[in-house]
Amino acid sequence: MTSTIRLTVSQAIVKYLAAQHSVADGRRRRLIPAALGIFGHGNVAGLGQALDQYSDELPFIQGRHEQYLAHIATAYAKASRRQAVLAVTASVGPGALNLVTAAGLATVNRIPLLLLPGDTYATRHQGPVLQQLEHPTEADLTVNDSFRPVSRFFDRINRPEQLLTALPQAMRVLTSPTDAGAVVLSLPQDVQSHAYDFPAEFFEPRDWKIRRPLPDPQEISDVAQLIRNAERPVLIAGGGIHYSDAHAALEALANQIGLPVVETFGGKGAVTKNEWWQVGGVGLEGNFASNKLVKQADLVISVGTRLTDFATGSQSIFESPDVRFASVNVVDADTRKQGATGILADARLALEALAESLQGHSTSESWRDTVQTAKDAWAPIRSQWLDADQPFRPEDHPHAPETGAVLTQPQLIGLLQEHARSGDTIIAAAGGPPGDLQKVWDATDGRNCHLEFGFSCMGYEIAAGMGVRLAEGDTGNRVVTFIGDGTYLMAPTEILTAAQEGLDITVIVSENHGYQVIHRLQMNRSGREFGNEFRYRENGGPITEPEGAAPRLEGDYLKVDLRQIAEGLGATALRASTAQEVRAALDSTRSTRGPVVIVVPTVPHVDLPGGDVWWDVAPAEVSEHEWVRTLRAEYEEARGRQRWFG
Ligand SMILES: Cc1ncc(C[n+]2csc(CCOP(=O)(O)OP(=O)(O)O)c2C)c(N)n1
Ligand SMILES: [Mg+2]
Repeated sequence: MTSTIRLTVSQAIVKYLAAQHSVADGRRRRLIPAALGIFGHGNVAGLGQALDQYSDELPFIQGRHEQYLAHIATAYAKASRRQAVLAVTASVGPGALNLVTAAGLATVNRIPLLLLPGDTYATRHQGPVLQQLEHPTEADLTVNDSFRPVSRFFDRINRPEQLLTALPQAMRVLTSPTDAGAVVLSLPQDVQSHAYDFPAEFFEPRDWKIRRPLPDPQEISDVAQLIRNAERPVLIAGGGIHYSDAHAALEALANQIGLPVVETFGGKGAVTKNEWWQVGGVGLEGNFASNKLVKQADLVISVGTRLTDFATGSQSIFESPDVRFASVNVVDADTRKQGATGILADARLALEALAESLQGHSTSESWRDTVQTAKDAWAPIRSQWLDADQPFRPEDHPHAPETGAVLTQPQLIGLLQEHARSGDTIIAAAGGPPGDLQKVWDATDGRNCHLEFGFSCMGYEIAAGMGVRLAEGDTGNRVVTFIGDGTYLMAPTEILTAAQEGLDITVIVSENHGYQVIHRLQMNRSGREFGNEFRYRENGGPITEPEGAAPRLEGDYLKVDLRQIAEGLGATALRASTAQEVRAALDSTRSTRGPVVIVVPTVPHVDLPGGDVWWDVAPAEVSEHEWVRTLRAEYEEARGRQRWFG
């Protein structure tokens, strides 16, 4: 007779999660070493009780906002190369829905995330209950159905025995290189406390091997042939290089045949050495050397990337009339993008097989010269922009307002680059920072760059710093989150959680008085600024006057003390305005425990040179303003350069 253990659904979930392991390249580790969450009536008596009971096996981190807790978990999984994940629990209704954005972020970026939101009662006699939707025609619909489009696996546990199949399926998706994303086990409040006689064997330790799908030899030889025939091949490296730990294989291939490598946001840092063929960020926010090469390429080999519009310039960057595409991906749909000749396989194994098959082949001297020339043209421009010791010259930037700031954001990045040591990580996701890092950050020699640009979600970054720190442990390396003032104001609250957990992170806030990256886009697409700078209403507001024009947001800059916010949340909080002050503040972080926030005023509207790539963001088709009509005409002309590859 099979022995059984009588447990509640919640106890069974926690006990099961604590027994799961991942195995990748022979390394075995806990798949889900901790849980995070906030309790409410929808989970406190169920999952809350179980987490308390088993807190030694599955430690619990309390936080301030469910979304950011889930971002901590996502960054943890990304930094763990998708080999370990964290679980996040939330109450019903608003607590659960606070997780939806984070589910979207994880799923879009293909990062495993386990969500355990509470759900409306499965039994009905008590209803309608607090925070229940009560849909008028679909009685089984709850707010948690909104997870479906943003998760890779969704199940609602209406009966305890469903766990016997649901949990293994959830683990399968969490450890799948192809299906990874948010996994949602929606847990009706009452069912969380229901008991069942579970087979004891269900809770035995279990290993989940993270697969490396083997390349098909025919597909390798087809792509190798394309490479042999190409005169101007370029490789676009995506996040798959990191997840597959394919850095060495990529470098060996690039070195062997003399293949320029450019990187997407996800692939930033794919090349770990500063070689002549390492050209850096590609696309809209890439550097112009990378883009110049991609524009000329007659073969584009994309590896481990989804090729979003930022990389492809909305399908305008591949200019060569005879351009062809090859791809390596674990996701079939991605191998077929751009009509590519695809290899459906693990990146490392495919790159090794390509190198083997291309023995003796090398790119031409003239293509190598072109690569070197492009790189050499960009390098001094980059250095000049990053040089924080050159005083800012307002006369060179007539559009820059006088705010008292003395450093530009590129100079601030220069200081961060100077500070970065091997093993440190810099993080960005939204606003100007990710694009700027994509363009100029040197991620070689272990100066890791963690960019979330699949969802580019404001509010990911501080949480991500915590997730990376949790993944790395107490290494002594710095984890630096680099954000704008808008992003900081949207989601500073987890700083308190970082203090609570004693997590050593640095948060750099570039204070430029607005959503300036969107302001820049707005100027480019509508010729006017509206609603993007942080300003009071002219005449002080309010807008409720019934007569006349509403006062616009065109008064003075908002008075807000960003440093004090951090101090109030328990961080070591500094304000640094000059290069010298920023250097000193950054140096001090190396010996400071817990979160450190450094607010740096930066001159608004001083942007790094563009990557010379177009982006499809359409100006108004009709407008009473001549300048909008001109922008629209330019847009339509540019759209003519958009190509279709099938
Ligand atoms: C959650 C979320 N809301 C809105 C956006 C759109 N958005 C992208 S960048 C940006 C401005 C960010 O401002 P800030 O952090 O100050 O950076 P800056 O643009 O000034 O560099 C906005 C609103 C987003 N990416 N994420
Ligand atoms: Mg800003």
